[in-house]
This record gives sequence, structure tokens and C-alpha cells, in this order.
Amino acid sequence: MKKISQKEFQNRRKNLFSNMEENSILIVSGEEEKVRNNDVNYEFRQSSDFWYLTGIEEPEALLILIKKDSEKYILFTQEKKVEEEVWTGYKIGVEKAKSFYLADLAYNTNQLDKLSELLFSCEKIYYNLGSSKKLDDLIFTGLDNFKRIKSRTGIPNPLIIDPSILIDSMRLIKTHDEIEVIKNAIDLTEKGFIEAFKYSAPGKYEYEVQQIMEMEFRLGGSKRNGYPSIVASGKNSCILHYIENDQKLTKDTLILIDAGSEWDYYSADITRTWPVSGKFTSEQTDIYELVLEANTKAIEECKVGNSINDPHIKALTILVEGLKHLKILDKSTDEIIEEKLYFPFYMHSTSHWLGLDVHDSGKYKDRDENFTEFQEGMVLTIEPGLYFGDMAQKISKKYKDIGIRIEDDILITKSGPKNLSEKIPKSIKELENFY
Ligand SMILES: [Mn+2]
Repeated sequence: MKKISQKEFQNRRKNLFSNMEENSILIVSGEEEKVRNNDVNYEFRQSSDFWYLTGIEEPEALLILIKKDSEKYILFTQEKKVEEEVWTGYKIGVEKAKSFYLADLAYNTNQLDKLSELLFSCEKIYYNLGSSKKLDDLIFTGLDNFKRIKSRTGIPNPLIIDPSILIDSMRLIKTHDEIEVIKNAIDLTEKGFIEAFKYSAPGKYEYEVQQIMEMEFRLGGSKRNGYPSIVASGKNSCILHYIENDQKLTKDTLILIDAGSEWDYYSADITRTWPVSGKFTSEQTDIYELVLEANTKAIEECKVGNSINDPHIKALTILVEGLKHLKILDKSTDEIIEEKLYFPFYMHSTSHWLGLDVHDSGKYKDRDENFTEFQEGMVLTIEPGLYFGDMAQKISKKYKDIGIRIEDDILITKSGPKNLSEKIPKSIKELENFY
């Protein structure tokens, strides 16, 4: 299955260079190890921005791009020491940083003084203050020194700019290869869901269903999940980020799974809800059909010319009209939306960007509240839901403990929305067929 090539990482750096201003330097730091206890660290995952630009998984590495007269790509990676590699595995080292990862120059992370020299030779520094204590210190010390000599040079401090102003908009538009990789993550997630549909039954535990599903992710080669799986049966389905996953499935209730495998750092994000006993009750059917209609109609709104707000308004309007039809809310649709009377039943938004992060980077609206318009290559989720948990039960008891969300992953194309997760069953008929 496809993975992102070094050629593609190189193209991304080229694009980034072309967006950087002349006489500037850009720094993106890799993730640092976090201690769990004593000499055991938390499982390492590279920072998404650093991965996006390098494809390097080593902790504490640094990427530097300098655009001044020419363009230079510099890497700092951990020093290669045989005595340490025998404990923690092979390091990249300066040779491979150049030969395989295509850096023009490479240093060890214990040579950071090289970076101080480079930093203050540019007018602008793209750096996300606060992203690394070590780099923050280095930059503040440098600024201090710079100020001291200002009385003689007259040169003002370099301007510090958040690099996400450049990187986020690049990550928002997916390339052909990125879309292929996201499809792989979704295909593995589909396999997991199919096994979960088949396995779930009264008497099984949520964690068992989770294991059966995630085994498919792992057997397919996915290293980890894009986020902790939500496996929520019965009233747990009304808790949006329920991850305890330790309850027994009981008959005539629903089970909601929100999960996504990660493939080559890209995440899927799918939700399906189905009946534990294999048959939707009439109350469950009322709510399920409504959420499904909101899901399918909102997907149709994912087209060039619309904005990220259009599918949300569509889904919300359908859900509100449905709640009126079921006699749960009784004001006009406009009033219900204006006064947010739907909130106890639907308290989250319909979409988020999807990519290296499950809630991927990219702007939703600008400071003047203009929503981002869809462009070819954007990938987002459509995930309407209705929840009859504690907030809703103050208004209506009839649908007590029913929580339903249906989530698909959508690619914006010139010819309309492409539902990348359309193969994962979601009609009542298809879901009941697993029993
Ligand atoms: Mn989601």
C-alpha cells in the first residue's frame, strides 16, 4: 500500500520555500520524548508538521529552511553512538540525513550553536514560539544578544512569524499521494468495522469489540490509531468522547464506534452506530433515519463553491425539522436555530478537516467570520448526530439513552463530493444484515 515518498517530502519543502519571504529562516522542531515513569517514555509519535516536511520519525530532530540568496535545507538529528544504538535502535546520523533525507547540510542536535549563528543572519524567523523549550531559550538568548549590539549596528530585531501561516494552508489541500494514503487508512478502518459489526452481541464487552476491530488495523500494517477508539454502548453513546470502553453490551441497545486507523501518519475518522441485538427498535429507527438523512444531505453540500459552513447548516436544519416532526421541539426552525434550542441533542459541529491529524490543521473561518470555501483536494468529515443523554432528558424522555452519530470522510473534487468511506455499511438494512 502506498506511502509518502521522499520525492513528495522534497516537493513540500520546495513549495514552502516558494511561500517564504526572502531573507528568512524557518524552524520546525520534531517532537521530544515524554517520560512516562523512570526510564520508560510514552509511545513516540512525531509532530505532524515535522513529519509533513521531512518524513523523519526520530525524536528531537530539527528542520531548518533558509531562504537568503539561495535555498538551504538543514537537518539536526541525534548523534549516532554505537553504545546508545544498542539500547534504543539506529539513529539517522548526519550522513543519512544528507544522502537519504536530502538535507544540504546536517548536524548533530548537540551542535545547536550552529543554529544560533544562522538564526540572526536573517530578517525574519518563522518559528512557533512555545513549541520547544530548548529553541525558545535559544531564540530569547539570541534576541538579547542582538539587542546589545543594536546600539552599534542599528539593525532591528528579526521579525518572528508563526510558520503555521504557511504550513497550515499547504496541509489543507491534499495531493494525489496523500489522498491515496488516506484511502489506505480508511480501507483498514472499514475492515475493522466489518469485524466489529459481526462480533458485537449482547453479553460481549465494549473492549472486546474494540480489540476485534483494532486487530484488523494492526494486521493491515497500521502502527496505531489516529485517536483513541470510542466504543460506546447503551447510554455511553451519549458521551461524545467516551473511551473507557469497559461496559457489557446489553440487548436492544445501540453501540456507537468512532474510530480510525492511522496509515503512514494519516488518519481515518469513521463513526457507525448499530443495534447490539441486530434489529433497530422503532424509537432507534426514528432517530437513526433522521441522522442518516442529515449525513447524506450534508455530504451533497461538500462541493466547490460552497463553504465549510454549508454542510453544517444543511445537517442542522434536517435534524431540527426532524426533532419538530417527532414533537420534541415545537418552535419555528429559524427560532430553534437562532436560540440554539437543538443544543441538548446536537452539541458538536458537523465537520472538521482530516489528514495527518484527525482534527487536521487548516482554517475554518477568518477573523471576520468568513467561512473557508471548499477547494479541490480538501478532506473533511461529515458527522451529524443526535444524543438523548442527560441534557436532552430534561426535555424529552421518549428516546432516553439513544446516541447516534454517522460519520464519513469526504474528498472535495471538481465533480462534487467523493465519499471515501462509502463502502462501510450505514443503511438500516445493511446493518441489520450482519445478524
Ligand atoms: Mn470526527
